Amino acid sequence: MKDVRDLDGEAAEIMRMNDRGGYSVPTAGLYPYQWNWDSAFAAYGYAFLDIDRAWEELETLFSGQWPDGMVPHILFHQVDPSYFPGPDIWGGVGPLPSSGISQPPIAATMARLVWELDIDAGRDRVAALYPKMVAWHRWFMAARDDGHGAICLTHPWEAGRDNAPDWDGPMRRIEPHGIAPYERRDTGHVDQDMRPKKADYDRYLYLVKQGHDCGWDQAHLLGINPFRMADPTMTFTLLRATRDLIWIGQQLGADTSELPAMIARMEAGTETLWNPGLNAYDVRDMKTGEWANAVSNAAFLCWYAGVDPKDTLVTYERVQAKVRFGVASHDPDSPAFEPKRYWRGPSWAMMNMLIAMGMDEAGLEEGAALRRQTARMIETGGFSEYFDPTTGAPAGGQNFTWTAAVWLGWCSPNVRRGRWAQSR
Ligand code: 9WN
Repeated sequence: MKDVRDLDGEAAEIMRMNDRGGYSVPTAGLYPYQWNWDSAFAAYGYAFLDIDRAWEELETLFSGQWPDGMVPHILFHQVDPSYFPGPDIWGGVGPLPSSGISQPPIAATMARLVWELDIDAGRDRVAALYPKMVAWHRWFMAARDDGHGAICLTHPWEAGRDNAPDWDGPMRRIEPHGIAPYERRDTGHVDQDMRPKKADYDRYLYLVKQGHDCGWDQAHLLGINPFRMADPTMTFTLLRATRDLIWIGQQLGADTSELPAMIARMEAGTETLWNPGLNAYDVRDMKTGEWANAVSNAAFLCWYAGVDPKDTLVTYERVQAKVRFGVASHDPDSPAFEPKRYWRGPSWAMMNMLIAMGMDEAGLEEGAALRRQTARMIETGGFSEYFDPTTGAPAGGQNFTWTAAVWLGWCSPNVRRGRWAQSR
């Protein structure tokens, strides 16, 4: 095991190594562009090294915002052949070359945490970002409301949980016709057993092509997109971020009047995501009404969202008892559980941080326990993209920005602790 001070230094070094000037990449090689929710975590990590750099990260992210308010999941600041699919396949229609979908909206939550670290340094920066964040949330409510107030995704990449078993049913039903031959680059960087399969990629590309071919016309896509999943990740992150946006707006004396209605709408939507048979919040297929029947780590974001957890704690204790380094991204009791394959079992440090934030706020001692477990996981497996929950072994890309950020801002025993605890 490494000395704690080494880990602080290593984490800071990774944040510097992955800095491309105004934005960070998740890791060199595998992901050479700016990703949306990675950047929000990165901003939080940079805040412990250089507060100005933290704000810059968020400002660069919002420089790619589309006229309709959408903030893309990837910004292609410069072309890099080591990643596929690139800007030409996506055909984003914003001010910068970009993808055409979004990602879990955690930016307002991270902006609040960054601001709370230095109120004076952040006031003008957050004031400039505020209307942009409101516009993004407004876009989600207009383009991703499932009709009941839950937030849906239109592509597995949108939830950031790419190959989760939650999507298996609808993905199987897609017939991926008309996609041009392609060469994956991810399996050149990472063991293919840790990545999605070819059948997944064919369908990812089919869905991208649908968007590309209509210029990402949301009304048109609503009619033709076979993949619309009402999802705890999207609903809980947007709900939480909207609460943080109200807090930010109130401190600034800004107009927050449209935000409470968004919260009320999503709180109602949350009720429609509770699957009593599973004893957890679950994904619901908007087209068929079917449950995914999959316990994912996103289900445990209910405390983070500030909604009624119902029996979630019972389910949490069950899945945590099965692994040494949770929170597994998929139920270890499920036949679909694969401890090394991406979102089908591995644990993700940044998901743990969000889950524990909510638990801390709800007064659950499980939050502190999860922080200790995540720290041990990073001590065991280093700053990898994700971890085998049964052994803590590293998996996926290495020298990962969000894992370093989570160490600096949450796991390290030397961190200036307790912003979310102090503020409530
Ligand atoms: C596609 C960058 C991103 C994360 C996602 C994670 C993975 C991309 C990929 O990497 O997705 O967006 O090519 O596999 O699933 O959550 O934001 O770290």
